[in-house]
Amino acid sequence: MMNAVAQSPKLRLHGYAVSNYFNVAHAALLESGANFEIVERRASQDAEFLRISPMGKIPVLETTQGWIAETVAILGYIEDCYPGLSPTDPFLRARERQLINLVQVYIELPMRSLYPGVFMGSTNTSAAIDAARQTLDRSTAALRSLAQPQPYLAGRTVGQADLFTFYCLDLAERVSRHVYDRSLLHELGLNEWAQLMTQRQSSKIVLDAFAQAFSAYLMDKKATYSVRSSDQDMSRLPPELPSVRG
Ligand SMILES: N[C@@H](CCC(=O)N[C@@H](CS)C(=O)NCC(=O)O)C(=O)O
Repeated sequence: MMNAVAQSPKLRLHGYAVSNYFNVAHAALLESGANFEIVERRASQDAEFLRISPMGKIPVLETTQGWIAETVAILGYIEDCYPGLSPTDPFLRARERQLINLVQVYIELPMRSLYPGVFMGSTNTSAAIDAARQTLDRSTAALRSLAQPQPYLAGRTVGQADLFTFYCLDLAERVSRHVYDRSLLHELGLNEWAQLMTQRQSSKIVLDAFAQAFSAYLMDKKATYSVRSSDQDMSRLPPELPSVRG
C-alpha cells in the first residue's frame, strides 16, 4: 500500500471546509491513504468553474484524467483507486450506497433547505420548515432501522457510509436543534457512534479545519446560529484516539 501510494499521481481536492460534502471527500482521502492535496476554493457560477464542476458546486476532484464533481462519484473514484473503505460484496456495497443516498436526499437536502434562516442571516418560511419536518419524520424512521452501528455503520471497520453520514449529520444536527429543538443523533440512536467517529484521526483534521472556517462563515453571514448555542456539535466532542483505518 505504501509503495502504491507513493507512486500514484497526486489528486487535488478543490473546495473548503465549511462544506460537509467537501469534508466527506477530504475524510475519505485521508482514510484511504491517498496521495492528495487540498486546493481551497469556493463554489461559483463563473463560466471557468462551471467547466470543471457543471453545477458550480464543491467539492470537485482534479485527477490526471480530468475533473470529477458530485461527492458520490468522488467517493466511488477514491474507492476504485484506493480500495478498502467500501465492502467488496456487491450486495453489501449496494446497501452502503442505499444508506448514503438516503442520508443525502432525505436528511441532508431538507436540512439544507433551512440553511438560509439558520446559517445565512436570512429567514425560513413556516412552509419550508413544515415541509422539511415532514421529510425528516420519514427519513429518521428509515435511517433508524437501516443504520445500526456495530460499531460502524457497515460493521467492524469504518466505511464510506460512516464518513458520509457523519459529516452530513453534523450540519443537519445543528439545523434540527436550532429549528425544531430536536436532536437527530438522539432520535437515530447514533450518539455513541458519533463519539467514535469524532475520535478518528481523520475527523480531528477535518473537524479542526471546519471549526475555523465555520466561525468565520457565520460571522460573515451575520447568522442567527451561534456555535456556542449548540452543546453537541461533533467538532466539540472530545477528540483523539490514533489510527486512520480500523
Ligand atoms: N450533490 C453535490 C452537492 C454539493 C454541494 O451542495 N455543495 C455545496 C457546498 S456544501 C455548494 O457547492 N453549494 C453552492 C451552490 O449550491 O451553489 C455533491 O454531492 O457534491
